[in-house]
Amino acid sequence: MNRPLTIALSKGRIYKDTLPLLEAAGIRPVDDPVTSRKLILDTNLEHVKVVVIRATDVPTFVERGVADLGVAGKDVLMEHGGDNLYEPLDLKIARCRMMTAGVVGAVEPEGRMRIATKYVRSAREYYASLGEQVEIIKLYGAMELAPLVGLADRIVDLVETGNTLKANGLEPLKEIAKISSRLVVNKAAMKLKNRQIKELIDALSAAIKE
Ligand code: PRT
Ligand code: MG
Repeated sequence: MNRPLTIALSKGRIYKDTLPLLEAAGIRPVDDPVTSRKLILDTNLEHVKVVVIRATDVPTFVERGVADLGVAGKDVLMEHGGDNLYEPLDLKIARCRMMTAGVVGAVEPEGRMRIATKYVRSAREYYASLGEQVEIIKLYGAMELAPLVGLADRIVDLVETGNTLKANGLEPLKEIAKISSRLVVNKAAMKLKNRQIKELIDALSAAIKE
């Protein structure tokens, strides 16, 4: 028996990079989330659906079982906390690094550094691991601006090519973590739909490119 299976993905690079892996596992969404406004996509398999949501919402959907599986960046999982999810596979897609960055050539300020980031938890844990007392300033975007306007001394952000930092007169400093996207699975679904999910994990696993 094929039980219904729901997979949570986010638009953008995760969707684009997950598609060939799903294809290798025999799953092809019928609609394209870029051109369609649908949030629930049918696939070629009647019992498999894909929901398209914000990247940061994927762990919540999977944890609460409204999606059985999902694909989320390690950055998102680090912020969310992964205790209530299984993380069986590193899909090795959407790779980048979480880094600290600052104005090119800027010296460390005296006293407490101000760190602007949307990765509050990761930044706090990183500086705590160094024994440094810092002030974390939560932003939702355009982190690069913060050191330029004097809002912060450093940022913690994702770096891929480094072009965004460079274009804003910033330089990467320390690597906090290597980031890639992970397959996450709801804990109850792993038991109840074990055969199907295991088959999917095996097929995805065989399709992962180093
Ligand atoms: O839609 P919304 O923007 O809210 O969601 P999102 O930004 O989380 O989605 P998306 O698709 O941009 O990112 C999804 C996931 O891709 C992230 O959670 C990461 O795990 C992963 N990823 C990989 C990246 C990057 N590379 C990346 N370069 N996410 C973001 N960036 C941004 C970065 O924040 C910075 O602004 O790209 C810029 C830096 O790129 P370079 O090449 O200039 O260094
Ligand atoms: Mg984005």
